[in-house]
Amino acid sequence: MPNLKERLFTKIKEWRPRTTKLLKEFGHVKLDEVTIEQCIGGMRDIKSLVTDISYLDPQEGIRFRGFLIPELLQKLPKVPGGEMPYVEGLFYLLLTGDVPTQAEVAEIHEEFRKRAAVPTYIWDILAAMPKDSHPMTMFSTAVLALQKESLFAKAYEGGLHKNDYWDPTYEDALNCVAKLPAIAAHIYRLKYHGGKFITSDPKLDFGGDFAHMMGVGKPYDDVSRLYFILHSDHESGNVSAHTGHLVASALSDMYYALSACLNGLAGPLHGLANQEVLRWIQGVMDKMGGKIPTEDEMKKFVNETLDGGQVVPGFGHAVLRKTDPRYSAQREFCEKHLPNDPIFKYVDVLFKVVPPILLARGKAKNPWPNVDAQSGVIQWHYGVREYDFYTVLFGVGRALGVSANLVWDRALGYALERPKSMTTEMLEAVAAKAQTPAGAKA
Ligand code: HAX
Repeated sequence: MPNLKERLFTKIKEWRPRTTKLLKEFGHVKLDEVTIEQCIGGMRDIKSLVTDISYLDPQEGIRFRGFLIPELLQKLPKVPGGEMPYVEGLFYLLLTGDVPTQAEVAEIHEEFRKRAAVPTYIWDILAAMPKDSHPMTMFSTAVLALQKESLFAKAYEGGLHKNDYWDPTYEDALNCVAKLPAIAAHIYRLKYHGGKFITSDPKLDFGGDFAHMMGVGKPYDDVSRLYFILHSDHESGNVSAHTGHLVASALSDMYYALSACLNGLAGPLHGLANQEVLRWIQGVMDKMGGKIPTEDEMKKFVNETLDGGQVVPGFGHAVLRKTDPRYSAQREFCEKHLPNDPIFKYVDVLFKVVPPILLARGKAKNPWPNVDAQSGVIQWHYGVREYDFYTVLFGVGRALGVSANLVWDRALGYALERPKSMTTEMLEAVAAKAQTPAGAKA
C-alpha cells in the first residue's frame, strides 16, 4: 500500500490540472466587486482566497472537507475507550480529503511519533524567557526558533523545482505539528507547575499524550481531542490562517508561517478571546462574591462593558450569522459532563442575555456566541485555570489546519499575495464620481 505521502502526491497530481485550467482559461471571469466599505473595513467578504480544506457558511458554520462538526465527530475513527475521534484522523482528512481507516490513523500516529522529539535548545530558549512572558509569546517563539530545522528552507537553498515545493513543506508540516503538544505542555508546566515536566508517552495518541504531559487526568484527553479538532480550521480568511498563508506566500517556510499565524491568533478579537471570556467572567464573579448572577444582574455587567467602549468577548463573528457550531459542540459536552459547573452557569446566563442586548444596540452584525464563549469553561472545570494559557490550546489546533493548507498552497503553486492599496484621496475621488451617497435620497 502506498504511504501517506505517496497518496497525497497522487491527489496533488489529480488536482493540479483543475487549478491550472481555472487560471489559464477562466482567469478573467469576475468573482466579486469591492466597495469602499470593504476596502476600509477589513476586506469583509471579498472572495480572494482559495482553499479546499474547509468552508465557512454564515448560516450552517464550518465544514471540514465537506463535513459539518456533528458529522465529522461521528465519521472519524474514535480512540478506544474515549468519546472523541483521533486528532491524527482529522489531520489525515484535512490533508487528503479522505476519512481515514484505523490503519491510516495508525500511520499518522507513527509519523508523529518519529518526529515528536523537541530539540533541547527549545527548552533552553523557553527557560531563558522572562517569567511573565505570555504563553502565546513563548509558543510562537518556540515555533520560530525551530525554523533552523526547516527542510523546505534547506532544499530551497539547494535549488528546488517549483513542482517539488510541496514535498519538504509536507515534511516541515509533520515535523512541526508532531512537536506542538510537547511544546505546549512544556510551557504550561514551566510557567505554572514549577518546571515539573512530564515526559511524553509515545503509545498515546496526539490528544491523549498532550493531556498526559499536561498532568491532567481523564477525560481531559477527550477534551483535548475535541478542542484541537474544533479549532483546527475556519477556512482561509480569518486572521491566523490568513497570516500563515500570507507569510508562506513569500516562500517563508512552515515555521516562519506558523509562528506568524500564532501571533495573529494572540489578538483579543481572535483567539485570545477565549482567555478574555474567562477574565471577564472572573471579574463578574469577584463582584458577585461567587454567586450566580440573575439575568438582570448579568445585563447590568454586559451593559457596563459596552458602555465602556469594550467588546463582550465570545460574542459576534466576522462571517457567522448564527450560533457558532463549535460553541454548540462544546456546550453539548458541558451539558453532558459538567452541567452544574458554576462557570458553565455563568456562560448559560450570558447566552440568554447578550444576544438581545447586542441586537438592541444595533451594531453587531452577529449577536450570537462564538467558539471562545464556551471553551474556557471546560478547561477551568478540569483544573486548567490559568486562562492566559487557553490560546495556546487554540494554537495547537489551528496549526493542524494551517499546516495542511500550506502543503496544498505549495502543491498548487498559489501565488505571492500582493493586494493593491489606495490612498484616502483616491477613495474620495471614486466617491465623488458615485451618484448618490448611501442613505441619501436618489
Ligand atoms: N461586543 C461589542 N461590540 C461588538 C461585538 C461584541 N461582541 N461584536 C461586534 N461588535 C461591534 C463591533 O465592534 C463593531 O463596532 P464599531 O462599528 O464601533 O467598530 C460593530 O459591532 C460591527 O461589527 P461586526 O461587523 O458585527 O463584527 P466584525 O466583523 O467587525 O468583528 C469580531 C467580528 C469577532 C471581531 C467582533 O464580533 C468582536 O469583537 N467580538 C468579540 C471578540 C471575540 O469574541 N472574538 C473572537 C471571534 C471568534 C474568533 O475568531 N475566535 O478566534
